[in-house]
Amino acid sequence: MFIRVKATFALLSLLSSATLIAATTCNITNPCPSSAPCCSEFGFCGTGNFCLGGCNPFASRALDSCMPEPVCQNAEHTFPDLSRIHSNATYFGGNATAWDWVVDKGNIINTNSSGGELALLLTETNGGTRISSTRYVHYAKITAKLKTGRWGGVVTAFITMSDIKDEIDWEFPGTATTEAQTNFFWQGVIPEKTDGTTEKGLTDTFENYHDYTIDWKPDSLTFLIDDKAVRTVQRSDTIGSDGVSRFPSTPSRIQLSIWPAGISSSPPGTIEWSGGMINWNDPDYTAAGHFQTLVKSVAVVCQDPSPPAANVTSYVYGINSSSLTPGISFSDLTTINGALGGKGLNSAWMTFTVAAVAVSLGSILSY
Ligand SMILES: *[C@@H]1O[C@H](CO)[C@@H](O)[C@H](O)[C@H]1NC(C)=O
Ligand SMILES: *[C@@H]1O[C@H](CO)[C@@H](O)[C@H](O)[C@H]1NC(C)=O
Ligand SMILES: *[C@@H]1O[C@H](CO)[C@@H](O)[C@H](O)[C@H]1NC(C)=O
Ligand SMILES: *[C@@H]1O[C@H](CO)[C@@H](O)[C@H](O)[C@H]1NC(C)=O
Ligand SMILES: *[C@@H]1O[C@H](CO)[C@@H](O)[C@H](O)[C@H]1NC(C)=O
Ligand SMILES: CC(=O)N[C@H]1CO[C@H](CO)[C@@H](O)[C@@H]1O
Repeated sequence: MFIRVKATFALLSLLSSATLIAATTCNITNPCPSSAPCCSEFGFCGTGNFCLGGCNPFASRALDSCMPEPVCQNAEHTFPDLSRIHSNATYFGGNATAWDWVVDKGNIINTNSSGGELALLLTETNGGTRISSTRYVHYAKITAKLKTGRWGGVVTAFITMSDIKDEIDWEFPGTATTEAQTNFFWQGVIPEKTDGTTEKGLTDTFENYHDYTIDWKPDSLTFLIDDKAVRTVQRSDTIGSDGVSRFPSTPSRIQLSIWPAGISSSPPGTIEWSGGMINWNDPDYTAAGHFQTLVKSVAVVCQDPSPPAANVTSYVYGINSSSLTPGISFSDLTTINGALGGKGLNSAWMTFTVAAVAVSLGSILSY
């Protein structure tokens, strides 16, 4: 269910705003041609922005077709204003020094109470909001201080997501404002021995800020609430019956979102999980004109397996013939599209056909 839930937001709703013209779809068995070498998060081949955040090395022309991924930096992100957030990922270009976050979809505002809070908005027409960090983390301790939604059908999420779909989640569905759910994925699948968990007994997550932490190390993953560990998974816990360890292992972006799960286009299981259909006549909604989730801060402490030298700017994928998990290396290659030594061409990215989107939606819905 969780895979379907995630794919539904990431793909269906982000695609629904796309401009539609030409398309080659891509996946791991059907990688991109050299004329359009980068396979975007959404499964379409292209250049320019297609080669940035979310570009899937396994489904692109070659492992090095995607742009190198901006390397982790320790940070305490706060939101006194929106100056560090690029308002549209399409036009970001890859300069992680200029921007800490990009808006992938939707709308944000700065509420500016008590020094500034970032509000991610959900409206009946915007399909939800997602922001992504411009930098990747390859193991890190990440703490988000946030207030969730409290409405049936509305989901708040704080996750890490790699370009080959290693994923670690905190999720807050619907009206369950004393609970928080954890989950993780290895290359898009939940490891066979490790189901998600629901942590209970929190003070109201809509009314109160809590610190939700993902402490991701090379050999363990710990989820914490207000500095108290509530779940720990060892890498060794994820070894399946085939002897392969399925533990998130690839550089990941931090993503924060609010999204509509309780809408008629969602699968029944997703609607049920999220607390039913959204009531767009909810008094909170009619008063504010939107639903929102509030983010006060995001702290990042990098935990790379070995610390980067001063000349390191990025992570790159490499072959690791001894395992199903690719080798990840530091590099000094630029992450900026069109910069000297960069590979991208900075062309517009949303060039899909209606037919291709329809095909893609069909396959997602039957996932
Ligand atoms: C990959 O794409 C091809 C061509 O669109 C399609 O036939 C195939 O089913 C896809 N494979 C997966 C695993 O989605
Ligand atoms: C990236 O952004 C920084 C900060 O705005 C700026 O100083 C630098 O020139 C930019 N790099 C490129 C290649 O545009
Ligand atoms: C970014 O720009 C594209 C193309 O103009 C537009 O379709 C998309 O909705 C914009 N995204 C956001 C988050 O505003
Ligand atoms: C390749 O994978 C093996 C097994 O997971 C690991 O021990 C090794 O460090 C990896 N090598 C590289 C270069 O990443
Ligand atoms: C970075 O500098 C070190 C020396 O400090 C050098 O050995 C290494 O090759 C450089 N790395 C890259 C990616 O250029
Ligand atoms: C966007 C905005 O108005 N930001 C202001 C929020 O409040 C702080 C001080 O409390 C100002 O410094 C910001 O400019």
